Amino acid sequence: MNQPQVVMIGLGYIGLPTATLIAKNKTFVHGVDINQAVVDTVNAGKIHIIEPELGEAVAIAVKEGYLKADTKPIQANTYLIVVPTPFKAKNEPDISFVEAATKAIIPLLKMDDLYIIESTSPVGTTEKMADLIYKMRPELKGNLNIAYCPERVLPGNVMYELVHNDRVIGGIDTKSTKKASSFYGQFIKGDLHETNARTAEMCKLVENSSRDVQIAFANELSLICDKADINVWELIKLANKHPRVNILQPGCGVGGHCIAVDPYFIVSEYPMESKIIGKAREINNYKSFWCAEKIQTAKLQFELQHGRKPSIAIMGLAFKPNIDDLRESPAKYIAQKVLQNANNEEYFIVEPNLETHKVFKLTDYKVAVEKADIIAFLVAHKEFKTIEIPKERVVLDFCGVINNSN
Ligand code: SAJ
Repeated sequence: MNQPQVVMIGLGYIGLPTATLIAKNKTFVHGVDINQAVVDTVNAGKIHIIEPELGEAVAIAVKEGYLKADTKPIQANTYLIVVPTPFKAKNEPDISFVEAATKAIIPLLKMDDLYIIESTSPVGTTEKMADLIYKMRPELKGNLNIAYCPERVLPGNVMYELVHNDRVIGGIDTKSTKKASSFYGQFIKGDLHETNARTAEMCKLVENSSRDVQIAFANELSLICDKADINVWELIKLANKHPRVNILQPGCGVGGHCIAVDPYFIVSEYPMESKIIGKAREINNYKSFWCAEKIQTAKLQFELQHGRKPSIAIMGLAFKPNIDDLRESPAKYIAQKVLQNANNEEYFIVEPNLETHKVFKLTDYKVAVEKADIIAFLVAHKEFKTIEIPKERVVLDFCGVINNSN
């Protein structure tokens, strides 16, 4: 059997593509996941997530023998920790998966090995893990290379961005930084920026918080414009003609497992200082609540005007356009809220990127638009952009499908 050079702990949305990329470079990767079904799927050369080009890459890596999955780690030279860091009650980050993964490899570590965390982590996590490792293996103190290197890929474009994006690499000391940097240099074409572990950890949190704050600004404008009777998309387009202004797009809130989560890693540790970051989270969450309220008001107005209950189309459930991922999706939250307030109206729930859903009964988007009295666009899926809306429909366009001429 070929000796693995890399152990990848966590074969999810980032771990599996990264393991595949390393394997493509003819480096033996031993992928580890606690989920036996994931291990079996990968060993069969298949994938358990949807990501363009990943399926083919995994099939080749497994067939050529460079990628193998298991539920337990084995000895290697480099260990990558790419496990989830969810958050607990009160929006506090939970690093227990990183800790468990680290504990699993501590007995395997030897002199000069490289240990890298890629999981989004609160500032200080890498140093904490270094302390844990050296507490259990004091004889290795100073002789391991321990670093943090966040991933920055956009779901849907992972295979390209993994190779071409710049990376920020921070070790607990210079030797670790250099060693981690030369590891990534083998398969990454983007620039590698070296720093320390704490800065690299904060960098990841700041990137996503920055986007959250900017989207909150756009969402705040959408609330103001709704009251001021101004088309917010036209307004943003015009303001962006200024050479130094670049406002993002409003929507029905911010979702996904990154931008809607990572800012809390800063807020929970620095609550007094992170005023804008915390407020942005509130604004983006409020935007979803506001959309649900708008649908409720439109329903009541329709009933008053027409003397009958309206039928309602909820257009889109995914957390962003043209994907099937519903994690932390504001559109899903709005659909749930609207259905909780249902009072014998007919509802058509639409998500063109899903065949079925275990909770929602899905309707084809063309049928929904044809039949509904009120059409609420929550996600700007490409299918919706060319749709003909029959006359006399009440249209609530929360994501600029109709009102954005871009
Ligand atoms: N959104 C808006 N308006 C916009 C842009 C996005 O409302 O103008 C919404 C989307 O609809 C979605 C949410 O924001 O609900 C997040 O979508 P996204 O496309 O901005 O980002 P993600 O969550 O798919 O991926 C982000 C990326 N981070 C940044 O762009 C700073 C990605 O590069 C990170 O690797 C990823 O988070 C991650 O894993 O952290």
